[in-house]
Order: sequence, then C-alpha cells, then structure tokens
Amino acid sequence: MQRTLVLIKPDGVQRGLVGEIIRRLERRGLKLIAMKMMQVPREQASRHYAEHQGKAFYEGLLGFITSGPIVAMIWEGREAVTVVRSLMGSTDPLKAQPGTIRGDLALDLGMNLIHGSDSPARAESEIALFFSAAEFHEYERTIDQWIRE
Ligand code: D4T
Repeated sequence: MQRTLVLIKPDGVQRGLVGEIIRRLERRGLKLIAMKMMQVPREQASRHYAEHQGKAFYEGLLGFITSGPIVAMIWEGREAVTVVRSLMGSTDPLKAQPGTIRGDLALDLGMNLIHGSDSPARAESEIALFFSAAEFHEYERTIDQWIRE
C-alpha cells in the first residue's frame, strides 16, 4: 500500500475548500493516515521546495505557502501518489481537466489549492519532512473490503 503527502495550501483554507478537497480524496477510497493544521515555517518550506530554488517564482512560492495556515495530510491506497495527482489535475489550473480539484476549483498557477507528492520516493521524504511516526494512525477500515479486491 502506498502513502503520499497532501497539502491543502493557504488559498484552500482561506476559501473554505478544506472539506471539499478531503471529500474528493475520501470518496475515491483513499485512507486518511494523518492530518494536522499548521503554518509552515520558512525553513521547512524552503526544504520542501528546494528543487525550485533560483527560479523566478521561488520567492513568491515561499511567501505564499508560508502566508497562512495549511492542512497537511498523509493518504494511503493503491498507487496513492498517482491517484492523488490525477485527482488534483495539472499544476496550472487553466490546463487542468474539469472534474479535477484544480480544474473545478482554481484559476491561477500561483493559487492552485493543493500539493501532492510526485513520486513514491518524494512521498517518503515529504512525509518525513511534515510528520513524525507518532502522528501516523494505524487502523482497520471495515469498508476496505468493498474498496480493495
Ligand atoms: P506542488 O509541488 O505545489 O504540488 O505543485 P506541482 O507539483 O503540481 O508543481 P511544481 O512542483 O512544478 O510547482 C510547485 C508550485 O509552484 C507554483 N508555480 C509553479 C508557480 O507559481 N509558477 C510556475 O511557473 C510553476 C512551474 C505552483 C506550484
């Protein structure tokens, strides 16, 4: 079973879309393993977005992600990384397909509501950056017998 990190960015919290976004992930059958509301310290944000350091949008991106509370979560399921990325839609909401979170709910690249890890390896390091093992919840869901073959 794969795990992935999901962040509802400050625009999602401000716009009251936390419930809407969680609803979409839950309804797909993904399982919530950990969740917390937090304001990301700049040092943590710069580690999370290290790959973008030096790019024109980097400072704006850091300013945005640290500007207000976010909701950080770990979701689990078969191919969770790919499944979450497909539910999110393209990075640029203008290119995101209708039916996706960004395609239905966002318009601007800099305000694209949600982050999801882009590979299993990244998921592992991003989960470690945002959560300690003590924050994980291991539990059985009876409904899983109707989700997993
Ligand atoms: P995140 O990492 O936030 O889930 O977004 P993606 O994985 O879909 O996309 P990304 O890493 O390429 O971009 C990170 C973040 O930067 C913003 N961004 C991106 C921006 O403001 N201007 C840009 O030109 C790009 C490429 C949007 C998402």
